Amino acid sequence: MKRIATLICATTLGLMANIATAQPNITDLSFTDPWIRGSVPGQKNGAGYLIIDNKSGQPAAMVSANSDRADRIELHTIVREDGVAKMREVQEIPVPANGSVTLQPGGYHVMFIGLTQPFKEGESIPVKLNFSDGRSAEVTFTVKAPTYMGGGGMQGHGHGGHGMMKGN
Ligand SMILES: [Cu+2]
Repeated sequence: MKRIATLICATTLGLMANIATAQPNITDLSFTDPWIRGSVPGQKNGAGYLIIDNKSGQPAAMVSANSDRADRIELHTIVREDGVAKMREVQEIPVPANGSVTLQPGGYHVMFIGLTQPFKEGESIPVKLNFSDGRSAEVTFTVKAPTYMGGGGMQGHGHGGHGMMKGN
């Protein structure tokens, strides 16, 4: 009997170790300079940008996002076809282990489709970003002017800590 108990215990420990490996802490991810371009009159869609840093040794991937300010959100990139830049939906935006990904004009972005109301400069927009391992983070985006093009070169890329993180 004693031997069986030991076996079960070892199995349980093994399972726990697996779970710990599969679920890196949400605090391994940080979100810098989240912003959305302000809407011009009549605009139906909008785009959001930010830098996602991954301090863990395991790759991460953003797979979806939610906000009550749009009918739905898609993840987009921009590809060149015959010299024309076109938006293309992607299934995920990868964040390399011990690395970062920058969503910026001309590249990856969070696409708000069917705005429920226009984005006005200065507004704060909470957006839930969801990752492939089930984690999600609530990040507050700041609406910039319709002409704004980004943080200007990304030098210094300080960690402002705008994002509120929520484990899942
Ligand atoms: Cu787009």
